[in-house]
Amino acid sequence: MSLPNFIDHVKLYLRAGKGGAGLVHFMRAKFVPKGGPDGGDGGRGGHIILRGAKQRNTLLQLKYRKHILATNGEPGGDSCKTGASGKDVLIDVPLGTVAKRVDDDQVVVEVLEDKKKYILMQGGKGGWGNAHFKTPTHQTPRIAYPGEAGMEGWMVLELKLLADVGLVGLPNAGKSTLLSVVSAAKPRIDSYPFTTLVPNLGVVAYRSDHSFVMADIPGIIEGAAAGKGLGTRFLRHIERNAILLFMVSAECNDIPKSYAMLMSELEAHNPSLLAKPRLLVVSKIDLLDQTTRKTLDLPQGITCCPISAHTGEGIIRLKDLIWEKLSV
Ligand SMILES: Nc1nc2c(ncn2[C@@H]2O[C@H](COP(=O)(O)OP(=O)(O)OP(=O)(O)O)[C@@H](O)[C@H]2O)c(=O)[nH]1
Ligand SMILES: [Mg+2]
Repeated sequence: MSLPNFIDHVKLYLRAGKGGAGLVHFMRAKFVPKGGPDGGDGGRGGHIILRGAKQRNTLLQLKYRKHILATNGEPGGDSCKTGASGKDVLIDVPLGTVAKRVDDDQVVVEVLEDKKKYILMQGGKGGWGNAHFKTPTHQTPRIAYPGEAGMEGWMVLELKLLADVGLVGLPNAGKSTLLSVVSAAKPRIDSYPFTTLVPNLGVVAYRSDHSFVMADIPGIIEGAAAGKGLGTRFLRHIERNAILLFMVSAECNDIPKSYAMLMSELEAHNPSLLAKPRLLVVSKIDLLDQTTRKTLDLPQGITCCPISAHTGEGIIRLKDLIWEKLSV
């Protein structure tokens, strides 16, 4: 299966720069026989910085960069000159990127704002030059400190897309079709299962001056949490969604059963997903005649919204229901 350029997990070895060493030096100038210490401090090592970039939606550019190293700070100079700092490495990543240390699985940084810089690995401080050590009783210090080491280690960067609404359904339920009619997104749509292999995001305009972001993720089948189909790895992209939109096709013989299956796969993946507000969308309602529609067996305890992405039926009500839940 050739996956498009969507990469949501990369492992990298990162090393910030070492601080430059401080200098031991004494002023030498004509007519100043005993110039004092003037060794400057070393420069700071380069940081490794993540920067939020809202136009990006993949970590692809990092897939083949296994090691990222920032440069070291320069040593201090004479005349108390501080060495140049190492060059920072700036890595532009999509909003929703989480950096975790591999050692202990600790989240170090979570990139949420566009253009904001987050220091991931701090460069080492430059060492003091001997000018720093001069005291009234010690006029000729011959010591300077070496620069400190920069932070280094293995990190995993994971992308969790930021969307307000996440679509969860069996393959072929019509998730991508819904996204394509409510937003400008152009996801692939087809009559075979697993048309969608990577998440798609779309901005849904609501009542002229509002909008929300909808994420269409690959279909979930029974056993997905145990690895069937495309598994549940894409469910990580709905972990941050405010609302989950479950989708079951009206053609399905047992809607409550399909809904229960989706719920149990989500629960097996991450039980906290069930705490999110949710709606059940019954798609492709155009395929049913009026009598069958009236006798449709729907699950209890969840707001159900029949829609047809083909005729547009129910779409406005669905947007209203979503907005109502988002505005709570
Ligand atoms: N009649 C009818 N067909 C629909 C409707 N919505 C989607 N379909 C059809 O259902 C099929 C599957 O649609 P997709 O949008 O690709 O389904 P999906 O849920 O994204 O599927 P995966 O990406 O495989 O998980 C396509 O042939 C669509 O044309 C609808 O409202 N009415
Ligand atoms: Mg799809």
